[in-house]
Amino acid sequence: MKTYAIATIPGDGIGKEVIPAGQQVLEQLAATSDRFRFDFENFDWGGDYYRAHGVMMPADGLDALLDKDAILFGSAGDPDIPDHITLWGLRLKICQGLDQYANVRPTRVLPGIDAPLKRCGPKDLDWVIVRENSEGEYSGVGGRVHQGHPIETATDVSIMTRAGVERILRHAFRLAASRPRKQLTVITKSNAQRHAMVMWDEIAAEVAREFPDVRWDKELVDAATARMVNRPATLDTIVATNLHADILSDLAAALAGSLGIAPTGNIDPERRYPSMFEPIHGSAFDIMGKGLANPIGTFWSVVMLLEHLGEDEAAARVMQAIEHVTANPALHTRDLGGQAGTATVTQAVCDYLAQTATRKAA
Ligand code: NAD
Ligand code: K
Ligand code: MN
Repeated sequence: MKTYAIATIPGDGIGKEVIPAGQQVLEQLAATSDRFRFDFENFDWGGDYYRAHGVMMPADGLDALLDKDAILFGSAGDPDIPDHITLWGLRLKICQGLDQYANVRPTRVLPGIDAPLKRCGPKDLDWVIVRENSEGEYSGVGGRVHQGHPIETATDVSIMTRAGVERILRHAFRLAASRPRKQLTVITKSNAQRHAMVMWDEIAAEVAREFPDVRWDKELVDAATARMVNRPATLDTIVATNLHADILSDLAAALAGSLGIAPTGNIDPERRYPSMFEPIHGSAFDIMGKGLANPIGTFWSVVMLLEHLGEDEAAARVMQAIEHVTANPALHTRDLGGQAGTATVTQAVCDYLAQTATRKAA
């Protein structure tokens, strides 16, 4: 029997509601598994920690994560603390500190979900967006001088290194090669951003030679948004910069039905450090504390976490439980036009897992 060490970091807002739900699903799986169990350690980092200590997480916080097999994260963002402090003080600190350079975001229209595009069902929208997660527009380099004066100047420098671009493109090609359609779209803005983005296109062509089976094309990011809406079936795996993919993946999540469903993995493909899985949504101030948050984004993140651990069968069972729930409108949360709350959806997923486990054992 294996024991996986899992760190849970609920963070702020609805993170505190959906992460316990995700843990409940993992515990349900372990209860009927003779393969694995979980050893959870919960970290109370986030806005409340900031109010008490002046920082979002302790200075040696990363050390406490190093021996974990994976991290399940909620959201960083508090109504009373500026967003750049919560984001940089927690989520980006972990992603960059543990060099989780590949942010991977699967998007599909799940059964029973009414996606906003006409004639767009599960067969027409099945994407994986790979986001560069360690440099680019979110390098953190820049500054403000002469604050408040007419000559005030502010910069956020986008840093793209050959090594950084090459490793994310290689990961994207590898991922594309592992999917049935073996197709990759490399998204840049190489007409306007004539230095770093041109380098991206050049490196893409170089890395492509390592993957002769993958069909690939290039698209400018503005045109890519229109293609996502007008011709979703022409896309499969997509790779883009930190900023571009951040935006494109929220669009993708909305096109697939709701921000509340979409998962993401902040992954170190070399496995030097633990990877971190989280729903793509934030703290959702408008619904926090009300038990209304859709936990499906977290459950799908749990699927990704299990796949990362190599527990493919358990991952497939959770995905099946998710699809069982989405197929039933009575189990839809408000963001999907339904009435169900977080607890009801979580219980339905756990019940389904319990039933299917019994059926298998019988
Ligand atoms: P958000 O994702 O928190 O919310 C956007 C909208 O989607 C809201 O109307 C919200 O109610 C809805 N929504 C999101 N998740 C939902 C769910 N699971 N179920 C039902 N409805 C859901 O984005 P925002 O409002 O731009 O940001 C709020 C805070 O979260 C900010 O502080 C922001 O910085 C932070 N944030 C953090 C992360 C992260 O930690 N990875 C990501 C995005 C935003
Ligand atoms: K999140
Ligand atoms: Mn985002």
